[in-house]
Amino acid sequence: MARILITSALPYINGIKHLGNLAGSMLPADVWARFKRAQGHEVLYICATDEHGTPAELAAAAAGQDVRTYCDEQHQIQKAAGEAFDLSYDWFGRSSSAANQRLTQHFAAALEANGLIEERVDRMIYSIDDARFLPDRYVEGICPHCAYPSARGDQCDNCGRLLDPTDLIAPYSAVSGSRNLEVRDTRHLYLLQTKLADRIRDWIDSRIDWQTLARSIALKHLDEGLIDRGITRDLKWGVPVVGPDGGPRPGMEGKVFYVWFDAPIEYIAATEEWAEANGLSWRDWWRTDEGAEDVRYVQFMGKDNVAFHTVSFPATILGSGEPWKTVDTLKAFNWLNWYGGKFSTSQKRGVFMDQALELLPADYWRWRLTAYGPEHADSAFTWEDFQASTNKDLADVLGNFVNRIVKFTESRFDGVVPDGGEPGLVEAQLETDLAAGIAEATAQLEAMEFRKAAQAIRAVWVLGNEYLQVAAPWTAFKTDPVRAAVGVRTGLNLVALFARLAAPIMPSSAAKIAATVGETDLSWPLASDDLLDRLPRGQAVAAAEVLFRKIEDAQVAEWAERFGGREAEV
Ligand code: B3M
Ligand code: ZN
Repeated sequence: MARILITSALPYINGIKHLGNLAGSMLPADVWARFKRAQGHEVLYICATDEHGTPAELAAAAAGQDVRTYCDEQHQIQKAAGEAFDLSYDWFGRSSSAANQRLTQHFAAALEANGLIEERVDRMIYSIDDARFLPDRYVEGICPHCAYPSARGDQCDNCGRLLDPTDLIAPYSAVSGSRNLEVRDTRHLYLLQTKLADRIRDWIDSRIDWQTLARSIALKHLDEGLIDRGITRDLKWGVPVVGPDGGPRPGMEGKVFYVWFDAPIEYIAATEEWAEANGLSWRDWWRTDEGAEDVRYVQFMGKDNVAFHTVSFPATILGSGEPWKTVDTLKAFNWLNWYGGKFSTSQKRGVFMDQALELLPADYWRWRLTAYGPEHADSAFTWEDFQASTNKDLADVLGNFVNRIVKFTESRFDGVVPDGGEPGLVEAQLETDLAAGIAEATAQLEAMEFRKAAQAIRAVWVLGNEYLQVAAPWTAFKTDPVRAAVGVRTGLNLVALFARLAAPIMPSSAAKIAATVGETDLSWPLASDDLLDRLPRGQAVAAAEVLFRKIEDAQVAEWAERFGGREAEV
């Protein structure tokens, strides 16, 4: 039994996440966590809301709330959305926790003690009317590259270039609209990443278990050359900057750490929150001198977060000089697009987690986003594809199989797993094919190849359908009831197997399917298991109402109208 620590990128607090966020981090992390638990391993799956920074302050202001109240509410909303999607977090924490504040300040102190932090004076935009500095998104203006009129201080939404607030032409305050701005000196802490470049490169070289996408992004950043990074901001909401002794820091009063400095530290702090709530130790998950050397740590995230996890966060951890656990396996995802374009919160294009569940149960989405997700390339979500794959994979191949064989058992075999008869050549061949199929599904899941794993699982469901075509117990029943009993028993055992294979991706459907044949054990199957004579003979079975409903054309039309569809392509 291995100990496996899993984290998915922390969803930002400013509103409920869309399906693209889900598909690229929380969902695959959950599928993998469930797979590993089903194999009997000890899994700790940690996530949290990422609550600091300018987007949180601005979203709170737009909602007319103080930022703490806003975050309290939004955290509950995101927590509930995760539960509704069956995301099996062991802990869903908050980066605004006391534990994260303590740890963030601790890391800053450790870095400073190692000569890796320097105070520098920056020139930043100050709003006289608002009586505050305007970092990042607090200032807007004309993009110097494309002349877009409402570019933000950190990035232009039109041309995508990264900006510095002082680059903007005709800047104005995003808080008040005031143009009464000036550039003032302000003091900030810089993390001297230039001094850490070689150590980070050596560390990356030692990570044999990273996927290509993650490694190539990390190396690109190193090859471009690391720069020293400002890790503090003139904001009120965040982890306060303190002196190395924890007391006030002259010249840095009222400043906080940059959100990307404290957010990944929350992976550790959330584990601390979890441990405290459960009376357990967090240190044996994170400190290699206290038991964490035998932990395998796996991170899931979208590709835009990779640089922060392969360079910035490692700079914090390695620079501390302390024996912290670092990531062993990093799985990154591409973008999920909405038709040909992007999901857009502001333009109300695409589907968000809460809306999705108003349309269909979680498992329909979990299957689609895992089996056809943006894994090795960007992939598009369209209602038409969603309809086609749901109707085929879930309704026809899986649901229909289960209902057909269970209902037949009810009508012809007194609703119990039949006894009698011996498996023949067809069953022997099936058993061989199943063993190969299970081995393939297991290998793909081990490798975190989610699309291929789902296809392998689906291929096993197809084997079952093909078997029933050949065994045809409905015809054999009249001529050879013993043969029919073998076919039915085999079919019912296949139902149990299909449920076990489906469980990591579709946990609640899997439980429902298993219940139809009285199976409660949803552990991951081994190719060597007794797959076709596992259910006790005589055990009662009972068909479920509909397992998966087909998506009708009328629904597709209605949803396309409501959520935007093809027009996103232009
Ligand atoms: N909150 C992802 C985002 O909102 C960011 C991830 C933090 S992981 C430590 O884009
Ligand atoms: Zn621009």
